[in-house]
Amino acid sequence: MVGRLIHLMRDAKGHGCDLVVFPELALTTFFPRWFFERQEDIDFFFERDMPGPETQPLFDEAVRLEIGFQIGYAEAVVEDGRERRFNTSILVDKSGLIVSKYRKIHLPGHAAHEPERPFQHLEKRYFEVGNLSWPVVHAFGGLMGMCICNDRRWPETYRVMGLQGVEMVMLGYNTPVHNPPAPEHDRLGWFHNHLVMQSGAYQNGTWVVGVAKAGNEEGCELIGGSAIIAPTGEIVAQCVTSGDELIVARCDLDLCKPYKETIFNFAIHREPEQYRMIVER
Ligand code: ING
Repeated sequence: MVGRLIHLMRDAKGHGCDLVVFPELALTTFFPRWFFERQEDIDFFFERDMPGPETQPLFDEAVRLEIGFQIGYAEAVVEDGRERRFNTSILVDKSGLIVSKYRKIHLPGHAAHEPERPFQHLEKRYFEVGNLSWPVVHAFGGLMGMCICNDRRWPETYRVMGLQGVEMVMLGYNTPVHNPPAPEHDRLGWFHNHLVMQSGAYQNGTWVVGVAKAGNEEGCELIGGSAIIAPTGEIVAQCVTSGDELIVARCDLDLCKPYKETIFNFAIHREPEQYRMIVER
């Protein structure tokens, strides 16, 4: 997997990129689709060190190429004196330094084994809800934020970063074509995928880079549709295959200004006193 990511990283550098965004759980299969009884079988998928022995070559290549990257992975850590497990993403700058970390907050699916499903979605069983909020950091010449997969469907995700002035939201996703609880939604998977990212971008005057782990993984078809979306809400680049495909765009972060300073000037136009129900319910 690391070899495939390095190949894509070299391709991106060849196109003059400063930053590459990789998918959610990019180092492993989307293992929440399976029910595991034994903790040691679950722990097989988690990284204890980042970089660790398997991922160090990715960090080394990024430094050699002078390119930054964002990557999603399953994080195991001892924190507050106990084992914690998160669905995590990190932002790594051109010097190979981890400059930001995010832990997925909106965990979809279910916690108990549901054998009648064609496949499981056990993120609530294998991960804790993230405890880092949605940080926005100065990096790559702008204000950079991250979220992960299901987070992109919730407007609160973008607004928490929007209130911090975010200029680019990077996210990876593993979205099955088929959603067992609501098969009637399947035909709309691609539409909903872009709908939520385009609205998040426009309503917060930010770029959004959404990157799919796409194609058939362990017999489960995952949607593609990776896209680079401008603060206008327009898709400026989009994948058209479900293979290892690179899309590239020149993302001028100053394109955020015309939205942040006018129609979505939060200081002038928002009415937070009227929104209490959003956090009190
Ligand atoms: N996956 C899916 C997502 O939010 C899902 C869950 C699947 C939602 C199908 C709706 C339809 O894109 C993850 N990993 O959050």
